[in-house]
Amino acid sequence: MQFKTMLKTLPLLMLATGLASAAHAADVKLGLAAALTGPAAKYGVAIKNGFSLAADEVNAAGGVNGNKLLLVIEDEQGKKEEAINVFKKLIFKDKALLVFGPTLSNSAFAADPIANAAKVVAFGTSNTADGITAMGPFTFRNSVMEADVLPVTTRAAVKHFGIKKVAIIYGNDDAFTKSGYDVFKGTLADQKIPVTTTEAYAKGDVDFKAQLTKIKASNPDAIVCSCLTEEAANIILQTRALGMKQPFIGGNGLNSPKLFDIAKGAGDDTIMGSPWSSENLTPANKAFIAAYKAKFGSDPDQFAAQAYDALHIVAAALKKIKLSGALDKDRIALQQALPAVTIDGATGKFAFRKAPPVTGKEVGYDAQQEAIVNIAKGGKFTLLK
Ligand code: 1QQ
Repeated sequence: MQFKTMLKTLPLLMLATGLASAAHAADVKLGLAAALTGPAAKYGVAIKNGFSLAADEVNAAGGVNGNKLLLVIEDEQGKKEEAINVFKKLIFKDKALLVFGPTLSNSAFAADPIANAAKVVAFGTSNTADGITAMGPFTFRNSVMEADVLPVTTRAAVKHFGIKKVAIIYGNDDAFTKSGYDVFKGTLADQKIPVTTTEAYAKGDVDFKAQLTKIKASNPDAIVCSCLTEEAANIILQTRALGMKQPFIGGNGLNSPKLFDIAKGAGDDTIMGSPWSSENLTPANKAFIAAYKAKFGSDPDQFAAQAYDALHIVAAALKKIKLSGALDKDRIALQQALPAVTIDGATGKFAFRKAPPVTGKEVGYDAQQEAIVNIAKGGKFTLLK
């Protein structure tokens, strides 16, 4: 080639290789449906941060088999209908290889069937209700279900406070709070702790005086709360306003700094079970906490930790497969590689466990992980020793 022609074609050539590498860069697109606005946003924003941090780490270390991970993040607002819309967008329009989320179990029951029908993994990092992974073989979660957390938590609380009888309050129109209530009911019966009264509220309620007055009259030793964090915080505050001093017992939903933003010191003595604690000082958790603080200038919580671990779990699965570029095939390959993944993450040692069988149906995978029991002191949760 003559020098002159070369000069002319060079930019074109550069452009072509540039384009080729941009397309070939074969970023692995992972969808995230999270509640970034609305009452569940305190969970969803932590979740988004946990994912971003882990994706940055994986990409800084060269990505997965040379491919960068690209998070496509959408706000599902903590609403069922939005979770459905966002799942459809991420699966059919963005063509994500897998979808993380949604934040609430309530939304997962609406959105996960779409992923299962499309044969795309829906990976929940904060869905703890019973029955989530019964939706199909493409539903996975690393969040520890309330059924695993609440028996341990209740036993520890009963022992710590010498509890003889409890009252229950729960939200009866949310899949997570309702499922937590069912688990508490069974657990209290198993542990032979009588229930003085059971009170319910609905999503969006802010005044719990009627229910709390009945609870007060029933004179329990503690109050079991199957609640999301904001409701729990207001319930605790209003309990104290009625002159009641009973401690609270709850599950995953209470493990957010938001509880203390609202309830402040009134939240002290609340006993809560969850797979993650800031005081669990394993090397992986220490590294996670330090990296999170450095990136976001605030302390992480359980929901950030579970999201962070989930990304590393998926990265480990991706390392085991060779992506073909055929989306349907690759989505299934990822689903098949996931169950065998184990990691030692921010939430400790993690493995999947096949969900309980459902007749005539294939099921997904739950988290096999221990619950940690915490007690609130001075406006934060510390390990209950
Ligand atoms: C669920 C939960 C909530 C606490 C989500 C953040 O565990 O909805 O399943």
